[in-house]
Amino acid sequence: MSNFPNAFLWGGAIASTQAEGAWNEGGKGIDTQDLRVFDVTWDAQERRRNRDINMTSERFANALATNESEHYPFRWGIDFYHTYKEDLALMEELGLKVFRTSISWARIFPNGDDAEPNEEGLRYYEDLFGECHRRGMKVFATILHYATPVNLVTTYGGWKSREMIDFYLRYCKVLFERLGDLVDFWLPFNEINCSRFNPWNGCCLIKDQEENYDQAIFQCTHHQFVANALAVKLCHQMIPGSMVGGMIARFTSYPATCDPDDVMASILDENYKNYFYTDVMARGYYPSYAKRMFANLGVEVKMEPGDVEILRENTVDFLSFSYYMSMISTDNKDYEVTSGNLLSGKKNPYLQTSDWGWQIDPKGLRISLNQMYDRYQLPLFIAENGIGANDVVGEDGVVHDPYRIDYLREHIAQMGKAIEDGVDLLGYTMWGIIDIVSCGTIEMNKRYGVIYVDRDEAGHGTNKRLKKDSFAWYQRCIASNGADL
Ligand code: BGP
Repeated sequence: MSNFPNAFLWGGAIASTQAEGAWNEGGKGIDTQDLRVFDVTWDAQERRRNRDINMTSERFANALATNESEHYPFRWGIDFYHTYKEDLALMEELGLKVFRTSISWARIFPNGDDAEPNEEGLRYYEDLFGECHRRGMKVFATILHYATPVNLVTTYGGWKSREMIDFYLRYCKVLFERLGDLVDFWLPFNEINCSRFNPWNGCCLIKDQEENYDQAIFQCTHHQFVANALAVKLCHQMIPGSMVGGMIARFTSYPATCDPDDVMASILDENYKNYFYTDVMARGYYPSYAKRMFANLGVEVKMEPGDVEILRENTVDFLSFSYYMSMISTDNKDYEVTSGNLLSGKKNPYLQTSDWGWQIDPKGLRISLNQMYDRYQLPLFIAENGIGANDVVGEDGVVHDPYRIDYLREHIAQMGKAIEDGVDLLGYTMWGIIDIVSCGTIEMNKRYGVIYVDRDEAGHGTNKRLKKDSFAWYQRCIASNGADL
């Protein structure tokens, strides 16, 4: 018996920058993700440290000075730019109803400020999204998934500059004109709260160049809030009836104990890491609790006349989020620290962790869905969920990934319960439906897919695709509309 509505959109997600490769082909300009460096010799600790360093002036200069790609995995991804037709055939075989990916800004405007868009880039996405529809899949398109044309950073200062809003809206306008008939769900920014936890990915900030890092982060975030709202407005004007969403990385946080101090710590974590961002995008104004957050950080966001009205009058049609794990809140220093998406946190003694230390909490997904739906009464969409693991091809030539089947089964079961709780859930795009380069630690060996890609961490391999055991499991789940788990 399925808890899912007949129209439920079972899907899979990737991001251009983690999959396409072809970093300097098809007229594409260099973008900020092409500059992120990785070294196969780094051990687990060094890889996590590399994630936390973000970008430095030295790394920025070194990356710009080279065309080599072995140390720059986002330059090769899984060569999806050339293999997308075969890959989408596998996704059709899975029975996907929706495919989420991002558009590479630097494929459309190689320098971000070009007088004219790059026709080859537009044609690629027309072909890609057209292929999705030919294979029975709707399209969930992320307009900016961290990859910003580098020229916008070097010439204008990136999202610190108010001019970025206009460059971004020119980019949106071209997309709405050329791809408006092919996209079913628009998402202006991937995880707009990421700027706080990974300021290079989120808003192209280089820490050693910033006097006041927190001030820069929240000024960039304000510009993105305004850009988000104006993108909602423009999309509704150009494509009547269009669905434009907001997205955060959901850092669901529980009080470590029933001690009121822990409960208050959890309220502040939830507000400052999650709700601040969805409040602005879905309610249309800065929440009053932001005053304390800004005071604590010494931040003073500069708004232009009209910004308040722009935010208030252009809120999103749906909210989406990535969900991988949950955290706990306490000031008690005795708790062990473990890793997580974009940030580390204190370990919940009731939960297991993945090989990368992320706390596996399927019930936290039901909790998050109830919390978000109760707060906003807007349709929700799970834009990312999955488990990164070091999958290997067995002696029998098959990838046996029971841990992924267990993870997906438990999270999907909790989604079903949330729908029974009354949550209006539109769809679920399982993250990394096909193995891609992981984002935080830039590791090809951190695999999420139900489809394996034969490529190692230096980009070597046959690039062949192989169905894992989880492929058939997810196929049955979709065919039964979530009944056969
Ligand atoms: C999210 C990003 C995705 C994806 C995911 C998993 O923050 O939106 O791009 O990468 O994290 O993280 P990772 O790839 O680091 O395992």
